Amino acid sequence: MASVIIVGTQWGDEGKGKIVDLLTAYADVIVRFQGGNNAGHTIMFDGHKFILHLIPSGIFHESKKCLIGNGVVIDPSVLLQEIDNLTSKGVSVEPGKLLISERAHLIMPYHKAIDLAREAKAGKTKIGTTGRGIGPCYEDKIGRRGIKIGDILDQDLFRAKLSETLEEKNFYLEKYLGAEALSFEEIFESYLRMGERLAPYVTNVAVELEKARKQGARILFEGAQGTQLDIDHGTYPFVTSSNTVAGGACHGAGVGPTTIDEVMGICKAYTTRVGGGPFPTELSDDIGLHLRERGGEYGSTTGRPRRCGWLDGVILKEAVRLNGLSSLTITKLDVLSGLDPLKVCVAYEYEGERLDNIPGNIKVFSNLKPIYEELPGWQEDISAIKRLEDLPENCKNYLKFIEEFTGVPVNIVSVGPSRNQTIVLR
Ligand code: 2SA
Ligand code: GDP
Ligand code: MG
Repeated sequence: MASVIIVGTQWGDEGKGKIVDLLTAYADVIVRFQGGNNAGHTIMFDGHKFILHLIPSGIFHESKKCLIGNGVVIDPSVLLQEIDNLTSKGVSVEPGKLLISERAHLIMPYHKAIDLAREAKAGKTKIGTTGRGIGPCYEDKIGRRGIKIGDILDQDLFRAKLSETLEEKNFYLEKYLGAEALSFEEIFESYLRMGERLAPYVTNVAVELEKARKQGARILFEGAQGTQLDIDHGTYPFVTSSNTVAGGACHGAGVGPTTIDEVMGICKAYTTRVGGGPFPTELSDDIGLHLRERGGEYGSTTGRPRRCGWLDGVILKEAVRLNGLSSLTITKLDVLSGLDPLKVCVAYEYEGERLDNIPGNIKVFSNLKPIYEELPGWQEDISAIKRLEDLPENCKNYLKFIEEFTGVPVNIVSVGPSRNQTIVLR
């Protein structure tokens, strides 16, 4: 393993956190490159459970560097809480172990207020965001009025930028969204204080990555959310506001594409989605309930129940193409025990026509019918199995089906949330 990008192949929550934590044993540097504290990455080992929102999932391993790249949007209060919480549990999060890009944009209180007020105003047509201010923060970044973490370390620069922006934000909040205006002094003082605490962590992450690479470091790029939530390639507008596909790792961390050796796609053995938007294989019956309850499918950040459905092969093929996947990791295979038969969507039907790719038109995508292939299921509990050959025959056939359908080899199979509930194939 040299430089490996890890991405979600579906609508997020595929178990990326678990796999990144596991692979950190073979890495030196772990980098987050997009998203913010909308992400919830769960890590379980030795009876402990941690949910990380901003800090890379490699943090539990001693002597590994964790980097937050320029493409991440940071809510400094959440980051400080995460640092304090981990530190209080004996996990080292010292400057030097955690490094933050000076160019990462900050989520400001008005971003959160706008996100929440817009969703409330939208009613039925809402996106179902996590309410963390992610979209409004990326809007300001692209609109060239964002505030970067490096800016709050310079009092005069920060004062000028905040006063210029806040006037416009307060007008929009009060006059258009009917929300409360925010106080300049409160934001200014609290962000300056948080900046002082975060200053020792702030650096040029792209330069650090180059240094590490020249010294032969193995680098893991940890994606957040999933391919179908990508701002360009996902089910727009029901997406997040960053590029979740593998290409996002390059601009979100500051490395060139030729430095990447491998792209791993994490795929849940079925499909989930949280928030609004089309979901062709969604199940609103007992099988959907089985998946939610057995899989513990509740948002790791918001606690919202996740929508559940059969595995969608069309989406997987799309993920192979958009990310250039070199391997697939199948997670939560244990959750399928007891379901028979299993279904996998292999194409869609729209007005009598077969579609093998996702249509760009959201109205079409919302109104098509999945075409399923049925596969025999298995009854056995597989959560303690350690070797591929010990899996039930039908379980092995399910994995083989995924490999043949996508044309990508399965490298790891996860059969439970803990580190040791993992079968490594290659
Ligand atoms: P946002 O807040 O602007 O990024 O929301 C836009 C859409 O992106 C979805 N989204 C997610 N989907 C799955 N998991 C995410 N992280 C949390 C988790 C979600 C939670 O790990 O469970 O706790 O609810 C995540 N983050 C963003 C979101 O649902 C919208 O559809
Ligand atoms: P991420 O956002 O991709 O890191 O995924 P989340 O942490 O939001 O959601 C995945 C959930 O599934 C978490 O609760 C994990 O602890 C859990 N999980 C991960 N892998 C497995 C697995 O193989 N089996 C089961 N049963 N749970 C798993
Ligand atoms: Mg998650």
